[in-house]
Amino acid sequence: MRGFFDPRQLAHAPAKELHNGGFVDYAEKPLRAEIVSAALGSLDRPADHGEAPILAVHDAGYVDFLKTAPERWAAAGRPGDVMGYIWPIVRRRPLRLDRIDALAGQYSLDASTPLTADTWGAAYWSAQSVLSALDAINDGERAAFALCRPPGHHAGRDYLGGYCHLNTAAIAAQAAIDGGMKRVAILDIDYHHGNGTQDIFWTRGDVFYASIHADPATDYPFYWGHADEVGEGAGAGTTLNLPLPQGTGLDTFRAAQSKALAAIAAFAPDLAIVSFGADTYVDDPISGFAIRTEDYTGLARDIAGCGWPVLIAMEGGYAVDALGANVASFLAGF
Ligand code: Q9C
Ligand code: ZN
Repeated sequence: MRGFFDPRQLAHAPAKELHNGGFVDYAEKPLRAEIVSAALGSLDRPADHGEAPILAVHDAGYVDFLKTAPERWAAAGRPGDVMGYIWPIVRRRPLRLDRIDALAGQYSLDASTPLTADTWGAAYWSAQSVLSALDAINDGERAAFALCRPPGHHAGRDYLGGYCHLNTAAIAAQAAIDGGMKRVAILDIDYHHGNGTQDIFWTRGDVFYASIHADPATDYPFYWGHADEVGEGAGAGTTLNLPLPQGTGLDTFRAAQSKALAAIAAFAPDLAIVSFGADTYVDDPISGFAIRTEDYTGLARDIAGCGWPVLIAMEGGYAVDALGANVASFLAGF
């Protein structure tokens, strides 16, 4: 299987994130990608597809914020990484504010996703990696892997969050459709619900979003991923949420995945994009499922058996010691 990764994706390295009322080391470290890259061996550098496929999904003002916020932050005399601390949750009036703190709130979902001067470049090449994986599928590969880091599924059209800036799965899905595919399915099997992906395709009938994740009653992102969220308008019925309790192991997860695969089969996609997070792993430091390294191969086989071309985009997974083996086990199923 062909895989894609660019070393420029490593440069994004925020120092700390806000966690349980204090600052802790940022969990989404560059080491994650180094470990996966080393475990897989031959990953190719992506081609540069430019900004157009990014702007086909993301708001231009938001993209400008990602590019310019770090220099504006530094110009304001701030020593650390860019982090919002006020969020315009009531949106009383459509104000157009220019103060960096106001923009950080406008374009952020949370305070666990700081920006550095290297974030835009890393996110840009993460998006190029997923676009090159799509090229490989268009060239006839049945499966292709993008080592997306930073990850993508918490990022919405105009907001960052959950360690994500550009929604790589969404960028690939939109590019596939703009390239002539009629229907694309996204199967999200990261531990966390992919709120950004769901939001982006909420009213779309041509993109099916199915997610298996920790119950948002107990886990981030809390306000998305409940079973009654099914899409609206032309997208009514093209969102499927299968929340599972903390402690979920292989059998329960596999049964939920079978449900998702059956729903996707009924949708008859031209392409399946898998948002793959290895944070379902039993020893993940920030998550609560109980999937074991060897389990990932069977889960991937179930997906491969459906017969669609499959683009695998990396999302989370924070047990760095096991991350290489977990990703290799999953890809072995294809
Ligand atoms: N540290 C992905 O797996 N947790 N993102 C915030 C405070 C955010 C995980 C709690 C978890 C996001 C791609
Ligand atoms: Zn996750």
